[in-house]
Amino acid sequence: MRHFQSLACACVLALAAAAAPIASVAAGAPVAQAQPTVVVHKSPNCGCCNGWVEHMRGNGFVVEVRDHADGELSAIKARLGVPAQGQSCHTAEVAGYVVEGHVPAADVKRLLDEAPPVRGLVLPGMPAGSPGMEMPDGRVQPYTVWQLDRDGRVSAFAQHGH
Ligand SMILES: [Cu+2]
Repeated sequence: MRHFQSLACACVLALAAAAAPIASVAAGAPVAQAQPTVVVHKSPNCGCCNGWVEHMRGNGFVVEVRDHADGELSAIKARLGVPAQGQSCHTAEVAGYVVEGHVPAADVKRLLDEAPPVRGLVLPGMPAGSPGMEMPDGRVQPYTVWQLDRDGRVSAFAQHGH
């Protein structure tokens, strides 16, 4: 049995407060601020994947990292329905959604808040300046995070660096 530390940090609480407040249900008000665990599938040699893991942890997510051989990674992407042209270096699972690539934590939080009936989010490739792909000069190559519908269609979810 593994246990994960879940330390609520001030930044998470602040962000949660800034987002549309979820009606405090009944008495007891349990762990409303807690983010679900993000399971990240990656190659053991992937440096930028670790950068994204740190980005997610820095934004209050509990992250569980699972290293796989390349062939296994492809199988995981296929199982989760990530289209070939949408693939990136790592694949994450959170609250039943797939999150492919260097998707900003803010987009993942919005996904979890809005909880649309979709498969998840994909950020194809590895755009310069996306989380985990920071450039020394701070440059951000404009990129779009796509929402992946259950039927495999994509539509723009968020734009960055524009
Ligand atoms: Cu990467």
